[in-house]
Amino acid sequence: MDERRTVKVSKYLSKHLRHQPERIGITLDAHGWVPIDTLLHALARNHFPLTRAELDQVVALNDKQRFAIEGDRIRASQGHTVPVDLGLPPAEPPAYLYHGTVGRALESIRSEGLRPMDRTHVHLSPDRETATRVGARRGRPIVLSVDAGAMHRAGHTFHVSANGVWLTEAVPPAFLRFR
Ligand code: HQG
Repeated sequence: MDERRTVKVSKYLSKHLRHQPERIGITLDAHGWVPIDTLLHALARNHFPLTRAELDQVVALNDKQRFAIEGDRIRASQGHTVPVDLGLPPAEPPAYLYHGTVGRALESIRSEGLRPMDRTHVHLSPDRETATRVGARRGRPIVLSVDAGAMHRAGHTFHVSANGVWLTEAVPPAFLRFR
């Protein structure tokens, strides 16, 4: 499968495994999983045929390891807007995590902190380079540091997804550094 098709399939899977499963007539279980057979049949019905071998290839080669296969089922590892409980255990974060955003969001972030917006969690990166790429999706990236160690000590819960994205419910402004 060429790079263009791989990206197209990854976007199609993200859309339906994170945001709009009902659009192709599938239902995610409480933890976000769907049987692979069910998914492949739904894709065929929706004029997006994909073989099991192609699916395995997209999952294995995905640049951000966005999908996880466990037995005969698949799910997105993070990024959902539909309510799912990924069942991730609480994890102790590193002292600092990073969030990539853009200038137009700053005023609001300064006053209310980071909010999950449409997603179930705020997404944080383990390093500045990754956060820079996240912010660059929306314009000139600005990277904020999150005092994750202090948040953890203050009782905020963190989880780390199967693909290394740090998740928390919200980041109050006191734990953000704007430089
Ligand atoms: C901003 C991609 C105003 C926030 C990425 C961001 C990531 C606020 C946007 C993953 C705000 C939400 C998630 C506030 C946060 N006021 N704006 N209080 N709090 N924001 O896409 O973190 O390629 O939901 O800065 O790589 O950008 O799809 O979150 O700009 O891992 O796998 O509101 O999505 O991964 O945007 O990205 P998003 P995100 P994939």
